[in-house]
Amino acid sequence: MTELSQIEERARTLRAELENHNYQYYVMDAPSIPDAEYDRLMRALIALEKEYPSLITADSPSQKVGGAPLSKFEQITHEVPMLSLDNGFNEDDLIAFEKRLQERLLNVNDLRFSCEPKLDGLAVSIMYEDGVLTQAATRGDGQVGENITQNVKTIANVPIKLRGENIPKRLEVRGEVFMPKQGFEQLNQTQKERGDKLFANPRNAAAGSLRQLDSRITAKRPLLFYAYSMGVIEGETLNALDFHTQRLTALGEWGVPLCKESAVAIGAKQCIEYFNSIGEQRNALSYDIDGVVFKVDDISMQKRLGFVSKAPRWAMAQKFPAQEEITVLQDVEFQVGRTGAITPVARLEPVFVGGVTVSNATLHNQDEILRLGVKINDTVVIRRAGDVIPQIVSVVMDKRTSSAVDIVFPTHCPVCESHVERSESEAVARCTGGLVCPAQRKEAIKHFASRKAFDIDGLGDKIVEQLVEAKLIENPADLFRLNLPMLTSLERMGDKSAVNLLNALETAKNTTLPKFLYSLGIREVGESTARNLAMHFLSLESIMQAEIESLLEVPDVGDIVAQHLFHFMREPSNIDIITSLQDLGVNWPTIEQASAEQQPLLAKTVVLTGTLSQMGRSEAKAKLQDMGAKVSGSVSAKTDLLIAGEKAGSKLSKAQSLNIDIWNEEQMLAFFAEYDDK
Ligand code: D41
Repeated sequence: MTELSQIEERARTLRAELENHNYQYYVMDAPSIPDAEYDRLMRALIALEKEYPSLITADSPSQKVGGAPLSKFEQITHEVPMLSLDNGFNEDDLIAFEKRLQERLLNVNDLRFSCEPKLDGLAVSIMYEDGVLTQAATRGDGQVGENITQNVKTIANVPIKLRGENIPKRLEVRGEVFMPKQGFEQLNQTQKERGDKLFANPRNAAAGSLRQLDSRITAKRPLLFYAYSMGVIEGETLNALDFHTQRLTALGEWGVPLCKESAVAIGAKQCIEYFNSIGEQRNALSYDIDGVVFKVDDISMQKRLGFVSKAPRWAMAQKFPAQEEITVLQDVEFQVGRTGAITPVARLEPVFVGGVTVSNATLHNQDEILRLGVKINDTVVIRRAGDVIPQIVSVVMDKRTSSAVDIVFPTHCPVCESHVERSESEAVARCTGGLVCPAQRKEAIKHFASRKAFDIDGLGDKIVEQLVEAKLIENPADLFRLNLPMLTSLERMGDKSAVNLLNALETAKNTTLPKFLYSLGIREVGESTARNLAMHFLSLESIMQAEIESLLEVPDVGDIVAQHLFHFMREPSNIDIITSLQDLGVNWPTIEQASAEQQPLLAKTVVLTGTLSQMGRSEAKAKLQDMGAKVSGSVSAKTDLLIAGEKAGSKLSKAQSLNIDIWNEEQMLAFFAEYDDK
């Protein structure tokens, strides 16, 4: 072999390896080598091509890193126009769509649809000739687009060369270029660190990245591509591909990436089910979608249906309600939470977004206000995704007017005027007023009364606010000092509700140690930490006296929790409240008592035999286990109790001979009933 042919051979091997890794990674979702190794192979290939430019081929994976910048994009006329999609917004639109199809197709039943998430990106066309990527274009106006070949070649999952059998001589792959959510976040992070402009959303970031004259910039952007159809097809291979979904599958086999969430549905009803199911997954998906596309799967039917103006009759996009809208930030208010945390809340001009009218959004903290650079009277993009609290995404700077006013973070609590403090380690600013601050007081009492704490029926947020404002209560202990005249003095509080509330307060006095601890609202002490503390120390007194070191022995208690607890328990006003609560009758069983009541069969071995007539055997077994019993299959000297149903046989006689306690089914049920009452 000559030296050059050896080098050629080496370049071929490198290309084949790189192609294969790309395919494994992006199409099969199964990375075959570490990223660093991939980069090493790529660098080796680039070095080789640089030294021997005659070796460079149109299908070399080295083109994934981009090339010399262009002065402008050339125009490209699509050989087959790229159509657009009709939109629908609700179930009725979808049912009407199916009806129109049935009328035109003369009442075919069980219409088969390809259902595809509608990616929120940019439609592009990618031409492959003899399996090699030769040209890529934007959709443009559907007739004429821009030549973005260099840029598309850099998209990580776009194959520069197709693989597999029966590849058409010319094949135009159409699909959507998009930026996954995570890549978008990272890109914006980098942009921010460099002081560059932030992108408003993944779609804008994808558009901006694809429209770079310098493809080396595009190469650095986390773009991906999923195919959604074919345009030009020349060659024999498509005879067997009678369905759109078969064509997609063929594309997949040739190494073209596809959206994995696509599916087939029969009839509008299943389409609606698909739409709802994708809607539920929407937030969890790694990419943004703005709806679902339904397409008649049978290509011969597609041909019969044709298109009107620029959209096919055989496809429809059903849109989700928009998750982002533009509105005006009218004002910012500062709310004080239970632990004094001060949260800026945006008051917005009401706007319909994500299916509801939104007039407030959280601004989180001071850092967030700085990050957004937002001012009062600014036009802002707000986003409401799923059930999350609406967020301000960005400011529309073009719309800023001279009326824009800086947001001033308060130095004093807006409720009690105590100093606001911000520690170095936290983004949160806090009111230092503690329980002197009426806002913190209200929140502390609301928390105390809440379901997972004292669970006081009839003591809603509104009543707590009224009680605090009327100065009838200052702290949780005061709740148990309330009487009938005090309660009925409140607006809209009748005798009956007042009596009910007093009864509920009386009932609530019987609690458990974990709930009591949780209800105190100690910072970072949630339900599960409270339970761990109770199980570890067994009594309130031990927790109150515990030093940091012993607190740290409790599962899940770290430095911060231990510090908060320690300081809480040494604050005289807190000790006062705890003592008052106990003096006023708040009580809980000791932990040993509690486990005896909850697990009356703890560590007992129980055997079930014979036929039970009123309860299934597995149900009985589960109940016994709930009560702490070990349920065994055979009687021995270690058995504590035999439960004998009808027709009990040898186990019963053995238990009798061993002098073991024996219950019949009625006795068991009576015992269960007593336990259920607890
Ligand atoms: O995911 C998409 N955004 C998507 C767009 C998709 N899954 N399928 C699509 N199918 C078509 C037809 C039916 C015309 C082949 C599309 C689009 N069109 C489309 N994207 C932008 C304009 C039209």
